Amino acid sequence: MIRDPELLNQLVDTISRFVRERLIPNEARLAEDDAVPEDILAEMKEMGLFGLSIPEEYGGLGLTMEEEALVAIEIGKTSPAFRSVFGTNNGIGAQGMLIDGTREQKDKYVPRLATGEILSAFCLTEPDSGSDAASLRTTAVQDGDHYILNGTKRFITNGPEADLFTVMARTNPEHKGAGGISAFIVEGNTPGLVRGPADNKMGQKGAHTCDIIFENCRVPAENIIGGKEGQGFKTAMKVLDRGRLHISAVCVGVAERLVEESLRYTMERKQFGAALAEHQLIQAMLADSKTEAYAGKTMVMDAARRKDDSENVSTLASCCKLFCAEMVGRVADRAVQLHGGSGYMAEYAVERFYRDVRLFRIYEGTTQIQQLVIARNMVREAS
Ligand code: COS
Repeated sequence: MIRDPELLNQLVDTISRFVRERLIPNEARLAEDDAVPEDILAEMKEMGLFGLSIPEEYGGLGLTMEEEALVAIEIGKTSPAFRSVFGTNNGIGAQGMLIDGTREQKDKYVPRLATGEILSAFCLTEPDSGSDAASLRTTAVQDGDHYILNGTKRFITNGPEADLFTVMARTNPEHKGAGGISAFIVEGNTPGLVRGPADNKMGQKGAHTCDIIFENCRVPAENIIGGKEGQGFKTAMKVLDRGRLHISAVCVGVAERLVEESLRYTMERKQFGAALAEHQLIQAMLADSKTEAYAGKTMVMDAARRKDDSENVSTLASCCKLFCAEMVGRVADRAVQLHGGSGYMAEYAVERFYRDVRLFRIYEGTTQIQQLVIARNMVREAS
């Protein structure tokens, strides 16, 4: 749902200009330094990027899902690591609290997330629990008006710098599955919360992940999201439904950027006496990438509109994530092919994007998990 087309166009134009003039020229620096430059971080805060989808009553811009998708497509047109830093505050780092949290929890933390004063992260994955999220082993044992957390969380985006963590932990050891899990808000400076060294990743340099280890970490009982035990897994799944749509939109943005890069290069480079783009085998690849990016966009916008209409979009979010993450992988592969030898060289953006996009098929639920969710929901609805 687009509330005010004129206002939204202004926002999308501003972000588009920021991407073109500030982010794209700094992509190589981001990758080289493995850090978002401080001046760019400050500009992102100033523009309200940390609070894009946080409701206005908490100081955010309160974008609807359709509006957020359009913005995410624009942001997708540059290195995904730029988005990663503010993406968690809008998405997986804040949504648990926003969807299921108490008024007090939201009042206490969300306004500071919206401004970017504090940075958040989402702790679900563990060394022995990835796709099978309900098997997680981190424990939370009640001790008076606190819970004591023990366990290790893995690949936590923004882990090295986050001030606030949404942590899924097992409060009921008798219940081995989803029903034994609760979600907690844990402040980054709580004694017993230990950060592992930053992971050395294949791509997305500038977006940091690490282990978060809980060693007898005492968390106030009032920080259990929604004030109720046993709801944490469902909270995590609801957060991921939204997150998967957002990531799908980012994949569309990256695909559009790669189509643009491929078109520019193939129109400039000449072989056999004509621009590459004049050759039919090259045209086939350009056309396939354009078509797939358009298909992804259409899916994402449809699912986003349905979410705004209060439809349950769990299946559609997985359809979008499945298609868009795989699609951008194919588009990135063609982009390298279209650049020939140059596409394998680090000085061309497509080389970096080729590595960056590989993560989309894995995080926020692998392609195989999306297939499982879609098919299971189909069977459930039919029976
Ligand atoms: N919204 C609300 N509730 C949901 C839900 C959703 N999208 N999906 C599942 N639930 C509920 C179910 O209804 C069920 O509730 P009841 O026990 O009351 O019936 C409960 O959660 C457990 O669901 P389910 O039985 O489907 O859980 P499973 O353990 O079988 O597996 C999958 C669920 C595989 C889908 C889940 O573990 C998953 O998404 N794994 C991937 C994790 C992931 O994306 N990790 C990425 C890292 S986080 S960036």
